[in-house]
Amino acid sequence: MLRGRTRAWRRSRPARTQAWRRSRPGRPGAIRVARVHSLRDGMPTEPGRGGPVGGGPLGGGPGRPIVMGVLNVTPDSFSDGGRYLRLDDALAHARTMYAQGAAIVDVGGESTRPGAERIDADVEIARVVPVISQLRTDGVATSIDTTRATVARAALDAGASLVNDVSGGLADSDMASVVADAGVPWVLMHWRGHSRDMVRLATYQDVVAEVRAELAARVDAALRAGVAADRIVVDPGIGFAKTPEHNWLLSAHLDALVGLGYPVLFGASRKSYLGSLLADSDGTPRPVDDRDDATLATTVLAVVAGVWGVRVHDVRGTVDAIRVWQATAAHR
Ligand code: PMM
Repeated sequence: MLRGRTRAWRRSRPARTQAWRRSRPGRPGAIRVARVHSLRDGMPTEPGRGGPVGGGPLGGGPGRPIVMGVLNVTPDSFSDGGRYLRLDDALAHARTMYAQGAAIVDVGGESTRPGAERIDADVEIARVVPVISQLRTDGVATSIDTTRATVARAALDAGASLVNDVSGGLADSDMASVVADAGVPWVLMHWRGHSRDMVRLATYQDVVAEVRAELAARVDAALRAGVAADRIVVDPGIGFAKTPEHNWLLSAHLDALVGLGYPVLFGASRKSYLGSLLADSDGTPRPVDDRDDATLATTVLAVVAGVWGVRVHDVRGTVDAIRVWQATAAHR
């Protein structure tokens, strides 16, 4: 699998461009390489930075998965909640992740942890816009992690270059037109309902097939709304309306999602299924802050499976692990 992928990437650019031209817009197929490449081309390049999404040694594309650093400007996110509510703290952490090689910093103003209550859009905007605005001035690429079109619009106006929508466009019917008008990449995550409902929505006969089909439906809806095929990224939504067993099955079968033909973003960082796996003998889950080594293992497995990017808290370790994988792949 990996060998084939590496060979594909080494094919000449004209051959890839031809493959892309042969594709029909909106029809998932075997031209993932070209789609990833064109997504990458559309993202901002910062002067003096190697990566086309603005950061570090990892620029995105096959063999070069991007690292998206998590920055939650919230009091209650499960991992970093409350740490970055002050603007200075948020900026310092974003700059650190960028310096460590994050291609993009994902700024979120509303917690999506299971059971979380919703906040007003005004509050969400007031949390994220100053951070995004200053990071734009600093030359740090950002994405906005939101399910609301008004928040996405405000964040894009402030300088965000990607919309990361954990609802895959389901939560707000205006989101598709905001994204289509802006022409930015849109992460469509698999989602079945807001945080307060997600535990009861975790029922599947075949989680891999159902997540794949539900994501394909979200992609079709995005295309119908005028979003360009080469702006779309899909994400299995690890931990969202999923039991630990569902998360493991999705992690084990990421190739099924890669096979949809769109770049895949994978976000397992510090999530509770890792805490459960690594629980003490008395059943106490491994604490959130002590799950980065396990997260790294998920990252390596995901990049081997062919994902476009990983969304993580520990950027430094992730970049190191990807470099090891790249060096190994280069010697095959
Ligand atoms: N997970 C969280 C928030 N946003 N976005 C995407 N695309 N994928 C995810 O898995 C995802 C997300 C929840 O985790 P956090 O508290 O670390 O932000």
